[in-house]
Amino acid sequence: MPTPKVVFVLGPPGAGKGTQCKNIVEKYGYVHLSAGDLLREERAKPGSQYGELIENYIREGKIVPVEITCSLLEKAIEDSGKEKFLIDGFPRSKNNLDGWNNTAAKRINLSFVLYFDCPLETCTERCLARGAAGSGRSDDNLESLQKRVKTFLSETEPIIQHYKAMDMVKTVDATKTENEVFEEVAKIFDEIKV
Ligand code: UP5
Ligand code: MG
Repeated sequence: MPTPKVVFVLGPPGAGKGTQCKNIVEKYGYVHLSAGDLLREERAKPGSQYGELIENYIREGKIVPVEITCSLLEKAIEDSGKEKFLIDGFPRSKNNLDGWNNTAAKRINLSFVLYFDCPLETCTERCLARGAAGSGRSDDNLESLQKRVKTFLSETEPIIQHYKAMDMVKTVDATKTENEVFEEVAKIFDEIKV
């Protein structure tokens, strides 16, 4: 098996990470792994050892211990048998970064980090609208969103800076319409020919 390759997809809550990952999958044949979706699936499993812990962390906008997230991601990568992955919403803290570097990074190559840049007010409005439309997500409410934003600023921003210092970040303006954002995203993927 060739070494799996990943693109980390980061940005504030509601920046459009999941939306654009779907578009990238369609055009470029990646496998989309949303860390948040994997955690929500794990939470929903009857009798899951981590179900309650995950629910508490998500509602509080806190970051689940990396051992749980990393093992879900690694398992999904192995089970797929594929080669190119978008890892959406991870790593979002120093704990996540260290956990990844100490385990998965030895078996998986990081291509680059795709960063969706979007004002936090716009992001919050998008998530609130999604909640009002019936997303069913227990964190699409104002109280959780304030916590998610705080966590993004204190924990995830430094990770983006870390990768910027390594010249690994490709930034997209995520304020435009979904199609316009994807045009910018597509330019990046066309250029790197992956
Ligand atoms: N929308 C999208 N693009 C738009 C555009 N260009 N113009 C207008 N509207 C647009 O989009 C959000 C909403 O905006 C949708 O309604 C969409 O239609 C619209 P989406 O694509 O879902 O944005 P995304 O960035 O994926 O937002 P999401 O809410 O998923 O981001 P989060 O990063 O907050 O959520 P995630 O699922 O990654 O994590 C949730 C929680 O899980 C975290 O807070 C944390 O508690 C936990 N978690 C961990 O602990 N560890 C992890 O590694 C990952 C998650
Ligand atoms: Mg998402």
